[in-house]
This record gives sequence, C-alpha cells and structure tokens, in this order.
Amino acid sequence: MDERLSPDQLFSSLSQIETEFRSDVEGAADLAGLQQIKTKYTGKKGLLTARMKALSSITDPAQKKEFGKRLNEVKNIIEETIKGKELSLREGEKERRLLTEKIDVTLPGKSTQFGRRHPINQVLGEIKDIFVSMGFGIEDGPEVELDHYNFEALNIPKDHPARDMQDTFYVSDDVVLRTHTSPVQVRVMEKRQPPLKIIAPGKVYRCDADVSHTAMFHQVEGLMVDTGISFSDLKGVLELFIHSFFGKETPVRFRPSYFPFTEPSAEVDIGCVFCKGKGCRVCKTTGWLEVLGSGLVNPRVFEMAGYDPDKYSGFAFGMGVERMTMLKYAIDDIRLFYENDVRFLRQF
Ligand code: 2NL
Repeated sequence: MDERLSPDQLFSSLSQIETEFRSDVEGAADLAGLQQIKTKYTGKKGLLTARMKALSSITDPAQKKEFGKRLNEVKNIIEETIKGKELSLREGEKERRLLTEKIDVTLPGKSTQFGRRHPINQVLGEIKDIFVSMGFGIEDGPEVELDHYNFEALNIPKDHPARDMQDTFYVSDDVVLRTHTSPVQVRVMEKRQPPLKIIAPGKVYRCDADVSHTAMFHQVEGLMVDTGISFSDLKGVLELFIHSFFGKETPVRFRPSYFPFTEPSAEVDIGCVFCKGKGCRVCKTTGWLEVLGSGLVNPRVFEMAGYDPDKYSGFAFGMGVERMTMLKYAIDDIRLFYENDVRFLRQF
C-alpha cells in the first residue's frame, strides 16, 4: 500500500508515526508494554520498517534524499526515546521493589537437623577418656584373629569348656572372629616388656542374639603389668573408673568368679540402677548388677607371652560397651542400638 503513496504523503505519514509513537510511549506502564511499542514501530512488520521499504519507490533523487534523511531522524528519535523510557521504567520498578519488599530480620531462621555420634561410640569415647586420664594407652588389633591369640595364649585350650561359653564364629580351623579384645593385649605383651598400662577397645563377635546379646558388640579390655601389682591396684583403678562413669555415689562390690586367664578372678557389681538396690526383676531381687569381669593375670598367660611370672604381676579386666550404655541410661533391649531408629538415637 505504501508503494502507492506519493512522496508528500509519505513525508506526512512519518510525522503521524512520530506523533503516535510519542503518545504510545507516554502511556507505556511497564517494560512489557514498552516492548510491544518497540515491535509496533521497529519490528519486522513495524510501521517505521514499512516506510523504510517505501524509500526505494521514490524516483526523484532529491526527494529520495530528503525522505531518507527524515526517515533516519524519526528512527533515531524512536530508538533514543525507547532507550530513555526503558531506563526510567527500570528505575521505577526498582524503586517500587525497594519500597514493597521488606526483610523481617526478627523472623526465626530455618533450623538445621544436626547429626550426632552413635550412643555406643559416645560411651566408648567416655570410657577411653577415663582410662587415658589414669595413664592407660590405647591399643588395637585385628578383628579376624588366629585361634592362638584368641584362645590358646589366654589359657583356653582346644578342649576347654570355656570355648563353648563364647559361641565363636570360625573363619577356618585356626582363624576366628575375635570373641574379646584380649588378643590385642597378648600381641602387645609379645612385642613389649613391662611396665604395661593399656586398654584395648573395639568390636568383638559372638554367635548369639537376644534382648541382651548381638552377634557384634563392643568391648573394652584393660591390662596393667609391672613389678608388685596387687589386687588392691585392680580395686583402686576399677572403683575410680566406676565412680567416674556412673557417678561417685554408685555402690560397688567385688565378687569372686572364674576366668581361665585370671587367678584370682572377680566380677564387679554396682547397685542396681533400675531399683536403686531395693531388688527388682532386672537385678533378680539381688539389688546388684554385674558390670565387668576382672582378675590378676594368670601366671600361665605371662609364661606364654614370654614374661617372667616370678618377676611380674598384673591385673586385667573386660567390659561390654553396650552393657555399660544400657546400665547408664536404663535401656532394657540391646537391639535398639542397631535398629537405627532416629527417634531412639536422637535422645543421646
Ligand atoms: C568379661 C571378662 C575379662 C580379662 C577379661 C584378660 C586379658 C589378658 C590377660 C588376662 Cl591379655 N585377662 N582379660 C580378664 C578378666 C575378665 O573380661 O566379662 N568381659 C566382658
């Protein structure tokens, strides 16, 4: 259609476009509206674009030059005006956001869920700290152990009934999953001469499972060897340990017992944490609970380790970490530790 307009008409149409453009821009309320206006005039099918195409239809060179100049002028006006308007619209929008968007710094923050150490590891750490404070060193060793270190060197021969006492996982004829951490201490004795003051914490395995037994559990054993170590050293160390761990008002007693690797042997009881010594189902009405086993190291064990039993004496003890944890927190089922229900674990 533009092709059919005369040069004069083309000229005046440019002025109309300019006027219409100015009023359009005036009314643009936001950036989206401005974009529409931009398309209306300078887009592929825009009003100004159409006039540009019409330029080639003017035959008179002077008129063509004049129209081209005017066309450029309007084009520049349109582009500059849009640029300016865009800037002021952006400013306005920023201003509006600053006024309407508010951050309430007094609102509570988003809470984070914190993890924590497993109660067994917490208690294991507590037990280690107490013995370290008394000068004990920490030792470890293999969980898959030779029958020799787990049994023979502890005075538990192959046909000994004590082997049935500890239901053992056998890997092969002479290799077992350790049933206690004593073999760690035997290995240390083999390598080092007295004095010795060590604990051996770690995982042990027994083929057993009920409310108070799991196939894997944790044990801390201890061993002190020197010249002149007596049963009173054993009593002093273990009483101090019990009072640090359960509190200094906790009643303690030593009761004669039997282990192949100690002689004499004693079991250590504390006043029942469930009934405070009155007698209940858990302590079988005795008012006492067994917490650990101990004794003076059997001279046979020293001989096998290459220590002179006439020169050295020592005491040893062993405790189950799960059992200590259950007594400390009055928990009646060991399996709770390994079900990994966070509602249980979060309480520690
Ligand atoms: C218990 C009893 C005990 C030992 C462990 C031991 C280690 C060596 C030599 C002598 Cl190398 N004895 N350990 C001694 C007495 C008792 O544990 O009821 N544990 C849960």
